[in-house]
Amino acid sequence: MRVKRFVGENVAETMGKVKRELGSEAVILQTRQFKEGGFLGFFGKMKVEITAAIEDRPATKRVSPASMEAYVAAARSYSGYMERETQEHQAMSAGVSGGVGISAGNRVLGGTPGMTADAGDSLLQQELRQMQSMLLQMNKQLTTLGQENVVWPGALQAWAERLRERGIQEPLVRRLLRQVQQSLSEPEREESEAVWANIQDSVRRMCAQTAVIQPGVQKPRIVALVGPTGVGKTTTIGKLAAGFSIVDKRKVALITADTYRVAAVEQLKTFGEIIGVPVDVVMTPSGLREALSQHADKELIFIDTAGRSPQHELHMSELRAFLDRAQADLTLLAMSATTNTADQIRVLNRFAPLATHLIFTKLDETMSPGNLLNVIDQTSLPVAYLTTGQNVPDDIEAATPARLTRYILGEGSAHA
Ligand SMILES: Nc1nc2c(ncn2[C@@H]2O[C@H](COP(=O)(O)OP(=O)(O)OP(=O)(O)O)[C@@H](O)[C@H]2O)c(=O)[nH]1
Ligand SMILES: [Mg+2]
Repeated sequence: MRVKRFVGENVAETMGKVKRELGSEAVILQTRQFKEGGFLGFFGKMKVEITAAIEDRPATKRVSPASMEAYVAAARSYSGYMERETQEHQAMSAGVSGGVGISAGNRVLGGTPGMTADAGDSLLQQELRQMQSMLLQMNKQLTTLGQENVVWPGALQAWAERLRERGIQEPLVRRLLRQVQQSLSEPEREESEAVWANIQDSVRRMCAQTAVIQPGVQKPRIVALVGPTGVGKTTTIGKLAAGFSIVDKRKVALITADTYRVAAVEQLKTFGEIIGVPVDVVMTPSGLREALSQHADKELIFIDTAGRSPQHELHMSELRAFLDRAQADLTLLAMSATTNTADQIRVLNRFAPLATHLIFTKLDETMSPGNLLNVIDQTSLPVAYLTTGQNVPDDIEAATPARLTRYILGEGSAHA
């Protein structure tokens, strides 16, 4: 790793030096502002210092044909191993093999190498292993308790399957179908149109909380985007900024507090240049206040933040410090529709205290749009936007209850 210190008049100039010397993939390790010259701390000139680093080898490792071959060979032998193991398992459960341990080919897994399972295991070890497998079995049963799929009478069973296929979780499937049972008579429940309309109504009601950004009137409306890494925050800012500035002719400015990689700054700067809106780069929470005050004439200011793992407490507190100084009017939590529900709920729990609205991204990529409903059911935050592709500025839509319902349930016909 090559580490270097750069000094410049301001953030933009210093970042430029970093990029020229170390390239776009450089990582910013530390930034600070200091006064140079002057007398007794007065009349000095503010300077910016950035310490950046770059890996000696390329950040993204290209797969060479030779390593690709090795990979394929490894994958083949792995699948061979899986096959062998499955066969052994089948043989064992059919009572053909008398061993207790799990052996694959010449290898003995989970035991001492070179020792056959039944010869090496004492009675105590065998009992322990049996107890362990019983515990695992019990644990599995406990976790699925209450989540098993209910079998529904008549045509409702097909509807339940259809909702599950969309990725809607079992408790919600039950809620939706109980609603059908409560509102429709038994003969009506066999009519596809009636059931479909009832389910759509319920989902629309669950998705009633939506809201979009309104530009500020007297002063700029400050909108920050937060969320896990790679969900599409910067791209979404590009789409929103383009929509508001080019289509709605609003005065827009962009600020990025994501200075982790030079490439991240470049990404927003490129959007800014194409759209024709100013982009400020800030390194510290106090720098953010200063940048905001310079855009008092704007109607909208979007703040991009670095993607944060909800598990990383230090990063989360850094983000909180930025948001405290930003005093944003709206803080949009971007969540990818491709993330599974359990992880989405984790993200929601960590970020929701900082957020005022949700954005669902990558709707075009998910096969389980029911995830959206699972999340919406767990929060009172309104949904602001839905993004549906990589194209800036086109692939974004304002969230409405009808649109959300359409994505969640699909455009399909009433016939389950
Ligand atoms: N398919 C699809 N891709 C998207 C969408 N939005 C963003 N992307 C892509 O997702 C990738 C990451 O997007 P970014 O905007 O850089 O994500 P980010 O959240 O700013 O990432 P970090 O700043 O690294 O945390 C890029 O390749 C985008 O083109 C979307 O709605 N659909
Ligand atoms: Mg980003």
